Amino acid sequence: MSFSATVRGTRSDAPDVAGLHRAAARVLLTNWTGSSTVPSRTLYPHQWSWDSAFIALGLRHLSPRRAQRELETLLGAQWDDGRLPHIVFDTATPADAYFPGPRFWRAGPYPGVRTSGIVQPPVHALAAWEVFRADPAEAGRRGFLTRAYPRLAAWHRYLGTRRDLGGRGLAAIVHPWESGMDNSPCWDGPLARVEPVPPSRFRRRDLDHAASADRPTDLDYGRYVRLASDYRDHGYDDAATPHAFAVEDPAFNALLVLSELALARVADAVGADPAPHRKRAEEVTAALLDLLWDAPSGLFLCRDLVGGGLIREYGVAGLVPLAVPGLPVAADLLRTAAGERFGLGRVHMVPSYDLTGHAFEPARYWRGPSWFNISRLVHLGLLEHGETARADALRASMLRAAARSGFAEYVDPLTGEGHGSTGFAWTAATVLDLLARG
Ligand code: 2M8
Repeated sequence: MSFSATVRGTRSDAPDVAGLHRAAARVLLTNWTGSSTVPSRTLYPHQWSWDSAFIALGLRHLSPRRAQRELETLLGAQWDDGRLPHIVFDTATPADAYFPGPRFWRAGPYPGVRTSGIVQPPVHALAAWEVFRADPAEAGRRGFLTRAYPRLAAWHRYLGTRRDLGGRGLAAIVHPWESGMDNSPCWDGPLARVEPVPPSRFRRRDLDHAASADRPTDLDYGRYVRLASDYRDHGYDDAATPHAFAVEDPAFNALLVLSELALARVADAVGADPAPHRKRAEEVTAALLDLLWDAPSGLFLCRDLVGGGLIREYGVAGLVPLAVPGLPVAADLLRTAAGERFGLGRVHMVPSYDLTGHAFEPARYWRGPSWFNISRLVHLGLLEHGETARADALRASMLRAAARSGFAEYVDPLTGEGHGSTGFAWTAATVLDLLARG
């Protein structure tokens, strides 16, 4: 399959930088609630966990104080067991504005703070360190790092203990939403054994704001609802829940490595011992290589802990470990990124799934489209491994796509056309971060 004929606008339409900066700042101001930022005013009207980390990385260039506040609001919703919930519900927003809302999850660390009960990838320590570095004096005055450190350490402990469901040093996810790449074809196999809740038993709100051709099907939603309600009905107890879905995901664990490395720096800065965090980063990296690396495909794959074995679907989660410093298989991953599956440099940004794969759909949620946060992680990986020219080209492609799409949630990798919501917060935040780095 050749993309040269199908890709449009990859080289032209260089955006006006000052205008783009102003527009990105406007998105973040519009989506700010007073204590955190909603991903989208329409589709996602609450605080999302990994969104907040990516948002803080951009917000620090506008207001380091607000970026600190963003992370503090999320850390303030931490549970006793250390987990950071994937959604913190905004009490000023009607309970039924998003499904599943607070009445479904029936969860929260204490009265007055309502949350979901699942988690998302651990980007938070990485964000906290970078936010601190944006204005160490202001962070020092507010005791930002001193207060954040024990909470971030407890979060990582939760992942390293209760979530080590495979018992070999990797954190497992127990719901596709925990990967952040909800509808990835990687989940089709594991999800097939989940008995869906019939669509008549719940009311989706996402279809009020997005095209159904872009979103997961009702059948997938029924399975998401089943997994979440089973977990809820077992008190969100990881050991007691009979998980029908349990997967080790390379992006989730690579982000844990990056965050442990950042947490070592945070520990140093607050006078705590950095050594356990460095050691943990090394252990998770070794487990990633040992358990999830697939030499024949040159990619990290997901491991199915219930069905057993690697999942032979080639998703972008497998490229994210490129951002891990000193990764011994970086050269193979770079080859895969530039090869026919991900087409780096020949398509718009980085596709979320194998361009040649049987399940590839260029516009449907996480089944092919390119996302700004993931492309940014691959961009960091390219910089990490000295691939400056490719990194610059990817950066330019991201800026163009953001400008042309009105800061879309995601874009079609073949045409660059925006999909999902516009005015999407992490898209705007990523643009600010890219502009700040030149
Ligand atoms: C999407 O996920 C939510 C569920 O968490 C949804 O589809 O309703 C994903 O893209 C996820 O990665 C993201 O954090 C969330 C909010 O932007 O939306």
